[in-house]
Amino acid sequence: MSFKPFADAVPHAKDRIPEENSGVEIRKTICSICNPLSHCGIDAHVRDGVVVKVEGTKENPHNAGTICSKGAASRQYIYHKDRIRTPLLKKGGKESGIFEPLSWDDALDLLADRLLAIKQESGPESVVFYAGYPKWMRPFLKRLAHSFGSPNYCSESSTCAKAVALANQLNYGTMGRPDLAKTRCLLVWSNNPFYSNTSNVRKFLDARERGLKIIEVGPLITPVTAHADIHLRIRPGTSGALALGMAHVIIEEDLYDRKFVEDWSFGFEEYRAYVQGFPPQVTEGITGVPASSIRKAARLFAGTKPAGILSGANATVHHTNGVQNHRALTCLVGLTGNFDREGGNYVVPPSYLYVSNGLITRQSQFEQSRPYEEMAPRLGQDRFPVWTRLIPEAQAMHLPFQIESKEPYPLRALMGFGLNHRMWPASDAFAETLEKLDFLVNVDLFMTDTAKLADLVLPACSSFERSELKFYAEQHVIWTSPALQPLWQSRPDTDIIFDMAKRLTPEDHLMQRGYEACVDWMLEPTGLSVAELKKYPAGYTVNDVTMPPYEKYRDKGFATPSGKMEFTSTILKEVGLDPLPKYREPRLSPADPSEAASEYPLILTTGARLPMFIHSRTFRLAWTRSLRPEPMVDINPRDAEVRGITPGDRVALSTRRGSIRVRANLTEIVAPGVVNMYHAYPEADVNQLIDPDYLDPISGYPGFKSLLCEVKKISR
Ligand SMILES: Nc1nc2c(c(=O)[nH]1)N[C@H]1C(S)=C(S)[C@@H](COP(=O)(O)OP(=O)(O)OC[C@H]3O[C@@H](n4cnc5c(=O)[nH]c(N)nc54)[C@H](O)[C@@H]3O)O[C@H]1N2
Ligand SMILES: Nc1nc2c(c(=O)[nH]1)N[C@H]1C(S)=C(S)[C@@H](COP(=O)(O)OP(=O)(O)OC[C@H]3O[C@@H](n4cnc5c(=O)[nH]c(N)nc54)[C@H](O)[C@@H]3O)O[C@H]1N2
Ligand SMILES: [Mo]
Repeated sequence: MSFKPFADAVPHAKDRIPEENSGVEIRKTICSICNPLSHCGIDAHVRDGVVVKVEGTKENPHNAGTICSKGAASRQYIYHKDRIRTPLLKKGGKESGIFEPLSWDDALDLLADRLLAIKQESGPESVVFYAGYPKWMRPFLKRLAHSFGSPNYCSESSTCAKAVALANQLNYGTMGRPDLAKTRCLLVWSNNPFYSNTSNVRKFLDARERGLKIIEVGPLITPVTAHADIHLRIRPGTSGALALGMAHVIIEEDLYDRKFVEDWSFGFEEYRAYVQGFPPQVTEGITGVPASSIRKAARLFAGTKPAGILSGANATVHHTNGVQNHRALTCLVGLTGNFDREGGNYVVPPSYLYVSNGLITRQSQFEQSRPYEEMAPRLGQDRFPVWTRLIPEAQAMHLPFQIESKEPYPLRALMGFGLNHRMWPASDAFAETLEKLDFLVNVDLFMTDTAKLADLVLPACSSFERSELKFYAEQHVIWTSPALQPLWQSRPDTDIIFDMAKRLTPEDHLMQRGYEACVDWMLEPTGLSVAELKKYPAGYTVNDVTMPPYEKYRDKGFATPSGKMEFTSTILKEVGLDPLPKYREPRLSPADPSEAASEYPLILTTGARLPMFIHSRTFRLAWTRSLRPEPMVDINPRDAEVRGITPGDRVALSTRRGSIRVRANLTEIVAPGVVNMYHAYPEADVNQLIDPDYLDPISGYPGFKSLLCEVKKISR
């Protein structure tokens, strides 16, 4: 196995704790601080009920003993002083800031009373059920919402990953991921696994050693750049134009897969005519990428077979033109005949919680306990009809608008699991809007600024303190056992959900049977069960998984209205949007003539991942925070120089909407004219600088990555 040499370099825990009677026991768990594709296996070293050390689990094929800076700080995360210790009820009005502890029974009874009363008065749809970035409780929460009768289950997916899925669905009816082990050329379109998906980097580097060609697209210099044959350094927000420009070259030079296009695509002639408008020189003018590099990249990608596109979860869709940008780039997969082919972009249906490994569970049947047709319209349904048609969730970016307008019906209560108001654009305004709800409850590990807005706060425990089902792409499956008892009075999110199901949805018999029974129900088609998995604390590698065949469309066609790959989208046409993957400038664009003499001449991109931070979660941990103690804006030395800014200066980062104070990080990582700022800092929240309606009209995703700003030195 390719991980071996690296894994062997990490001494096994046993080598370091030689004494039999040290009192230290190694308990297997997982770290769920970061994204669900990474979640490393953890050996928690526990003495007297306390975690004294953590290491990566060597026998977990996903991380093979490795661990990142966030996971290494697990003890600081688990035992942090900000952990919520008991259920807390706000006293003395919304703004009092005073909370009093109450018992779990009292808290859940009170919550159930409030939600049932609101359901009685205003209908179940006026209660919103929301999951933030944490994912493990989602199937159960969504089912609770639907069994309660509310269509308004929504999540952080309203800003993450689903818009990429949506663009793929419009083009292909489904999504294919690069077949990394077999591909010969990888077009990495704005994805930086070195920071965002560390446990995948080994596979990436193995492929590179095998001779994989890499073309990177993205405005920043990243660790991927060092491994790339070509880096196309685009202006933020112009991915669509670049993809159309590459298509121009591929079609003009007859490098496309004629047979696939003739047999399996729809709308090619219109697309071909449209890309005529993007010759390399014109594309250079829009994207800033030299025409010669565009030609070179197009030839390398189309001329190497098989090839795949690896795109990130969000960098291409966090724009007001995001979905069309992403459609344009995924068109290149079909155009070059790489869709669902060996070594191309291979379609493996989702297995469990965002991981695909060939196993099939009943997760989606479980979640959708009642069809949408039997419920009220979803939050955001009229505004984002394409989202509503293709994504089985409400669009949470519409929350502030509907809470304020009460149209088409009032939203009165929100039950959040890891609700973080700083995820939204205009986060300051959203915080105020949340206070207009009759009842806000937030379940979190930490007393966050959002939790402080709530009427009721409930303490959740960490992955070390609970049991959960974890699927890995390596066909490894774990049912974790708690490595320690929930700290203080915290509880697993699922305990809270199942206790609420007893109170809110007694007629949902499956939910009444409890957590493990529900997991077993979802696992049924895999032949696995919780009881069986419990026998393998470090996880179980399923050996006989039959992976789906390539080119499945040959039997079934594509799951699009035309049954083909759609260069022109039937669905977009039906709702009156551009059926072609049309390029439009971001709504805030330096190319806009009215911005020419603007006070905000710099392009702002936000939220490019940093290895030690994950959204709002790890700022409070001493180890991770020490790696970048203060909020910093990345600015090119040339832009700094003309502004009289020197390294480490205090600066104001401003847009038309507002201003935050940060330090200047002078770096060539950003090109001249572009600045980059990480999101979610409590003391320097960049989302306050973004208008609430700065959203992509198709997905509803915020344009987090193409804005306009200015940076000024703060004189003392
Ligand atoms: N350490 C850590 N890991 C994480 C996260 C985290 O916060 N911290 N977050 C997790 C989550 S929720 C997600 S969604 C994933 C995201 O994971 P990735 O998709 O890998 O995200 P990034 O590293 O932000 O972005 C990758 C690339 O986007 C490019 N980029 C920046 N701005 C733009 C732009 O305007 N346009 C284009 N086309 N490219 C741009 C950058 O050059 C960078 O190379 O990471 C997950 N993993
Ligand atoms: N400007 C800008 N904004 C962005 C982005 C960007 O790139 N730029 N990225 C967007 C993207 S892709 C994403 S995914 C979102 C991030 O989405 P957020 O939901 O903001 O992410 P987090 O801060 O990781 O998590 C939210 C809360 O969940 C809590 N939590 C952690 N684990 C658990 C658990 O097991 N149970 C419970 N109940 N709570 C838990 C955490 O303590 C935290 O308070 O941000 C989006 N916002
Ligand atoms: Mo995300």
